[in-house]
Amino acid sequence: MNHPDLQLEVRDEVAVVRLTRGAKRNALSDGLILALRDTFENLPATVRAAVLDGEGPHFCAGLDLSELKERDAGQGLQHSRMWHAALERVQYGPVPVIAALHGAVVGGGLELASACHIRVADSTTFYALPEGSRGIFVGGGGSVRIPKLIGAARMTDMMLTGRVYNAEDGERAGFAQYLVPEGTAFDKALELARRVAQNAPLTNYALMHALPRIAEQTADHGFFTEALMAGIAQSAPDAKERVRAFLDGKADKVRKA
Ligand code: 1HE
Repeated sequence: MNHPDLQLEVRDEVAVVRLTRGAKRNALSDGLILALRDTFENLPATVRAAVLDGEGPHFCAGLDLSELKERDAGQGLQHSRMWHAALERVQYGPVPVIAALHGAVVGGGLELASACHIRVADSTTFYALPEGSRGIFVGGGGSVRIPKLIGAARMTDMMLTGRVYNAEDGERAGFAQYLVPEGTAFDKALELARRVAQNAPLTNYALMHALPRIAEQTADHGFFTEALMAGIAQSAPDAKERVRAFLDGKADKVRKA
């Protein structure tokens, strides 16, 4: 991957992936979407967690509207599928991804954020789906992922009325798991990524790959998949060492929040 609008920096076990197209509010051109796909597909094997950040005052303004051209139905379908493939690499890539949100998280920017595993938003963050007023529809997986965060009713309202959620209301609605003071989203995301990187790799794998699939299954199938995943995770030497460390008084206790 080598794209002028995307930067990859490896800080020990954490990959920091940054959209660097601040002058255009990190609008996602086709080239940038493909670079995101390639970056998450080819993260160094030493990386255990990633942070996704955007340069400048806004996380991401969504689809690069200057590239929105006349497409026939087939071309439109392929364009959407290209986004799906790229954001699938974010969600189902090798490591958990923590998005550091600030300013505009709109349209395709919200679709990108919703493909991440944890969202940390600072107080300047706002969420919108302007597709509704631009005469288009979501195409980057938003109709699948966003209702899982906030429910289909809220998403319908956002697209029908152009409603914008501010950072506080957005956190309450379920867009972000963390709300932090202005300018601190990246630091908090990095802190969380370092913590996530300490987990047993199979636990992280189970959370990224098994949990969302179990959530889609019937209860009966879900219980069975859970049992398979639990058996595999428990059998890893890493799990045995961690349990032994706790029993020997060498691991942290859970502390009251
Ligand atoms: C852009 C884009 C863009 C900014 N594509 N160039 N997304 C939207 O409908 C959101 C459109 N953007 C905005 O509403 C605003 O730009 C923001 C609220 C994000 C930021 O406002 P502001 O005042 O800080 O910046 P600005 O002056 O509007 O923009 C700065 C520059 O970025 C300007 O270019 P310049 O050459 O005049 O300096 C803007 O044209 C450019 N810019 N956003 C292209 N989105 C898979 S389907 C997904 C479908 C969608 O995502 S639709 C929603 C698209």
